[in-house]
Amino acid sequence: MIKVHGVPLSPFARKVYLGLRYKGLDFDMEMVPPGGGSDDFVKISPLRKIPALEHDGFTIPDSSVILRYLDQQFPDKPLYPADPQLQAKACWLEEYGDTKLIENLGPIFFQRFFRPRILNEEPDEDIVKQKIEQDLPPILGYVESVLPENGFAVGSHFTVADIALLSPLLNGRVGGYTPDAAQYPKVAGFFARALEMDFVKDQLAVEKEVFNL
Ligand SMILES: N[C@@H](CCC(=O)N[C@@H](CS)C(=O)NCC(=O)O)C(=O)O
Repeated sequence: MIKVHGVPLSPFARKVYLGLRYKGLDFDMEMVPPGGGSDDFVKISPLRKIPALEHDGFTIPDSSVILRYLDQQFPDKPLYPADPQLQAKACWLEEYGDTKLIENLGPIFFQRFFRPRILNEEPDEDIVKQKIEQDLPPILGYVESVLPENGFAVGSHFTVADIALLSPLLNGRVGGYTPDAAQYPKVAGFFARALEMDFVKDQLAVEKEVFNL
């Protein structure tokens, strides 16, 4: 039995849901908000962060650790390329997505979705403008420089790099921001192709239902 503790709009929890869906593995979702849940949660996630995985009694936190664990337990449809250089590239893009992309797309999501919908506060559009006009161009520019015209982020199959670049872009999208195809053609093409994948559509359907998007 596989259970993911987290919430569907968390970019880190979504990495795990997408990995499981890509591999075609069944899982349960235990709704745990960022930083929280019951006092027992700290036993499986010492930093109190989501996601945490439960698999047949074994528990482990952290999206990157979880995806690597799942790939070793369920090697069909691998998320990590076998070739050492492609694997290193995929892990680097995972790191870039988990840091720079989330740090700069997350605030758009926070201002435009989380503040009005969850905190009942007004969004700060100055922060959104700063992110879109000042902070994101060099970051998406880097992603633009490494993505291919077509296909997947790294190598010839879907990998953890696709997951980690896609997940923060989906948070930006919930905040009404999609990379401009004229400014970032390869990022926009990558995003459009990902949105056409059936397992990504399945994930988006769950997010829509849970959060009434
Ligand atoms: N490196 C962790 C980061 C997880 C993370 O930061 N999750 C956020 C929610 S998206 C969280 O739980 N934040 C609560 C906190 O930092 O206390 C991973 O990849 O799973």
